[in-house]
Amino acid sequence: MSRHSPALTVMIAAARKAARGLQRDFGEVENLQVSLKGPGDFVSNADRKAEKILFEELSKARPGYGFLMEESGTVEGPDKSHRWIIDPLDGTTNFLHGIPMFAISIGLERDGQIVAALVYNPVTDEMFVAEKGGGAFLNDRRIRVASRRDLAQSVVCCGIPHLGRPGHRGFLTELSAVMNEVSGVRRTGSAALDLAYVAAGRFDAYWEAALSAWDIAAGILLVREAGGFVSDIDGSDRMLTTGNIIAGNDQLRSQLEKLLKKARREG
Ligand code: 2AM
Ligand code: CA
Repeated sequence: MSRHSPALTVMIAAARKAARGLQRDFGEVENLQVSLKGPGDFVSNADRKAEKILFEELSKARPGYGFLMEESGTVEGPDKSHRWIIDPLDGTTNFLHGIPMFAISIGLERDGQIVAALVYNPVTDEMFVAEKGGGAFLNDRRIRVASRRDLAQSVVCCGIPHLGRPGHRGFLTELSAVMNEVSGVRRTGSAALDLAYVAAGRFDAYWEAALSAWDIAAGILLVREAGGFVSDIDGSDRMLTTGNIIAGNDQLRSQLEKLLKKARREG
């Protein structure tokens, strides 16, 4: 058993409460698929309801902390050194399609550093948590990034720019470079779970561009506390601002960075 700090205990309780609604709503999605209106509105409602629960529970437990949330944006608190960074439903497209690959993501930032992280998939009941300096855990079992050092034996996850987003051509150049070097490429549609899976050693490495802070704030700490490395695609530490990210163990992260840089130069 891991021993959680009071902050993480609060995060777990809030996530479990919000997850109950998401689980109920996910069960309804299948019925709605065949209705005329479709599940679109229903899903954005599920998303907002989950965020409201997280906001209420975390505000109650830690009055004064600020918030950065996917749906409601920024809420300033009197305590300027603490902020929750929340995605109530990462993997919305999966949720909408009845694919059980989505998660609640909560990061706690203290003085600009993420100090506690939670990524929870309510369908599989997988709770990934980490605290700065305290290691990363999946359902109370310690997790570590994979130890493979060779890209040729690695399964690498990525994100694909969707309709209406820039970078389609650049992504294809990167994918083409990566798929020639690795054992397999995967794409799940939830950046938070991608990072959690890297932390758990399921994916050897991961890269994606144009994400938002709430997609990755918790996942970054999970990977680092699992012994992994995370950077921006240019190698810097500005992932939360640029939204570009590479993660993996030390070796694979840097090999992937080189590969992606070369693809960009030549593409
Ligand atoms: P979301 O499911 O919360 O929207 C998938 O590549 C990642 O991109 C997910 O973490 C997803 O988060 C994020 N993303 C942001 N905007 C998106 C959009 N309009 N459509 C699909 N994924 C989006
Ligand atoms: Ca998201």
